[in-house]
Amino acid sequence: MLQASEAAEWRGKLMKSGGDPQMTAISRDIRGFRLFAGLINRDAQVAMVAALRGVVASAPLYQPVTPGGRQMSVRMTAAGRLGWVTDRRGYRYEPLHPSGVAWPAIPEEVMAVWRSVSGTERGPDCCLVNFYGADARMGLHQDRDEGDFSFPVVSISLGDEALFRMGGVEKAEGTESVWLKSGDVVVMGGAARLAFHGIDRVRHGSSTLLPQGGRINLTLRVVEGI
Ligand SMILES: O=C(O)CCC(=O)C(=O)O
Repeated sequence: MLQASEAAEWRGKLMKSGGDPQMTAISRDIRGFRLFAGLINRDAQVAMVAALRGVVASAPLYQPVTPGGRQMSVRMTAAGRLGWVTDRRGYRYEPLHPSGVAWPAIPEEVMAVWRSVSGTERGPDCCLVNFYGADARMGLHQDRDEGDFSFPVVSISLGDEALFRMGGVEKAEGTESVWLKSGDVVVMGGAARLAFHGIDRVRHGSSTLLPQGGRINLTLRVVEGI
């Protein structure tokens, strides 16, 4: 577990305010989804992108297909002990990138966000990395390939703004949308852990974080129970 002084140091590095110990003060609840707007400051975003370049260098982005054979519009890779994959054989977690290499470790900059907002001492097994180009989107879905839903999924947005749609645990429930910006963090836990969510569109070029534009989303997941 992080010592209090260590945790405060990380919060200081991450947060716009320079380290507000009451992080709930800057978060808001939308249908059980907890949004920490602007949690990660620009310097920390730049450091995170640099670390992610290292991840992509050893586990390159690829364009996966769904079990039904449809090519996803996002490009994907992962870090951690396990990576989420999809292909004609189904949705699942695998210990190796499709090329056969082990997934790289989750960067410390990313782990610091998990420790700040997840509310658990258990570390994530997977950091799924999604890259959204101008036309990429992600349909409404639930994250339910993990073995234990008592841990939250923590989502980090970097780069271009994206319209994030949030629903309930039943698809028929209504939805609500919010534009996620670079540095925003969403925690999907409790009632929202199995809620439907997706990305309708990205405002290409709305952020200067990535020189060519685009959006990176990271989702940190506990795959197996303790
Ligand atoms: O890109 C996002 O903000 C959401 C990503 C997502 O829903 C997922 O990876 O399951």
